[in-house]
Amino acid sequence: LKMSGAESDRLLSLPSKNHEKFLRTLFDNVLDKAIFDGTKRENKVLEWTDPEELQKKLNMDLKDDPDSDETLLKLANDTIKYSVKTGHPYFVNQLFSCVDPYGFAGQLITDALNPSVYTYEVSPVFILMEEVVLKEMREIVGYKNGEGDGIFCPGGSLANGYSISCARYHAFPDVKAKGLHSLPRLVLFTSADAHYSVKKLASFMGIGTDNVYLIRTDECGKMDMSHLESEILRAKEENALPFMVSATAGTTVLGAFDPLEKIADLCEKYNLWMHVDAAWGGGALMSQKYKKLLKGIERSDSVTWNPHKMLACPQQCSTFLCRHEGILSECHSSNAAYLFQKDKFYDTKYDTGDKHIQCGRRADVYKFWYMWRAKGTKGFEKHVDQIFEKAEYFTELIKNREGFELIAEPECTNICFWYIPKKLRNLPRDDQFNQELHKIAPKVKERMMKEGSMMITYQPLNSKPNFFRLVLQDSSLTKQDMMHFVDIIVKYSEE
Ligand code: ABU
Repeated sequence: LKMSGAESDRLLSLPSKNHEKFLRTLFDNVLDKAIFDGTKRENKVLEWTDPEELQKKLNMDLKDDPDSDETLLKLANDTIKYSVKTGHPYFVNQLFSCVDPYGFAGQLITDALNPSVYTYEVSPVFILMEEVVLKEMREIVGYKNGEGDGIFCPGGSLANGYSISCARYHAFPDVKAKGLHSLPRLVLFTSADAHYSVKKLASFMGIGTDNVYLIRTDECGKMDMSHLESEILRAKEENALPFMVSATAGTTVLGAFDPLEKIADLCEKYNLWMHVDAAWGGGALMSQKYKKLLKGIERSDSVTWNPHKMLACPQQCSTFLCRHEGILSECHSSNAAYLFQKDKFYDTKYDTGDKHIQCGRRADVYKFWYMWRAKGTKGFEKHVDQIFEKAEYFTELIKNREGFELIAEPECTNICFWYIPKKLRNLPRDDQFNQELHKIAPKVKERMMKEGSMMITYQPLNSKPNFFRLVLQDSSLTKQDMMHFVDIIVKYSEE
């Protein structure tokens, strides 16, 4: 078997001179194509391709024989070409976007080092850094002296799951050993507009979706307090055991902030764990001006806060913060002797991995810490203030433009609205009107994606027909960009 130097090096994992040439070429391409070209306004957000066609174009089949470096570089370029450029300013589709250069650099560094953050011996820097960053975040939340517990975990859904686990353990420490058989029927409360993960994780943990009592929301998407109290009383009358309320600070669709002070009062009155899913809205805590939206969060037992959302840290960067020191370890530790040996030569309190339900874990802290050092806390504050100001600007823009209607007055930087095309404007607001309006957003979205001009999401909510949700978390967006979004939506809706 004859192989070139580069091909025989392929069999080794240790980087060689041939790898160096390959990697340097690749890095340049990635920088040019994904980071710089991928974020230029004049370039497309995506290159839409039907799935069957994309399968053919990318040829994803795995092979017995190795590909050449040339082919691998082409595969990398094609991957970039056919992927959505989520850092493009016109990607306003999800609760994440942007390519922060320092966040990206941080991500590169951790990927190069390939750590797993469970023990000090394997991840000394990241283990210590996690505690520094989590303490600072707890201080910002308002927990006394930043005391308590916390973790970086893969996504807000799992962070919400950790809240259920800790709340249940707090009420019934025996659950760890004895399991669900030792418990009464537990009930938790969250709003009808809360993230679906609360129900999903309640099911995963054996609580059951029927035992997640959904609380009505008002027209802005905030939890209805009188309904919450009556549902707590209903659960008690049923001889079930209410144990937690999962409030939301920045709902996924409307961006509503639940009334946290009032929820804290009810949680104290009925002895319930108070969790705040601030995965999205938590970023507002960085701003002296907007942190009032989360007033009362300092009284919570736990918080989900995803820096990859409003703070524009690269995916994925999610945290679970808790006021109860040591509870994560008490609740989840399993003391695997092969990893968490107690007779190590250093202080094993730094082997924090056992408080997670994961074993292997990425160092998501680093990109956030690196960004934080690059911007300072003041930089994050400026970023948050700017995106809120831009959301206010966009809201005013559509209020003054014919055909646009807000779904609710936005509290956060996600703005939900309809565009009513001219042909529908004079029709009575009946079922027929709703059916016609329901078709507009998907039609506009299809055209946007096929032309690669922009990405904005849409959804129905309760009985409301499909509406657009514009999400702003890119502080480099300009007023011209806002006008451009409005113009595209009008153009595609009318044509
Ligand atoms: N974890 C919720 C994110 C979904 C969204 O971007 O809308």
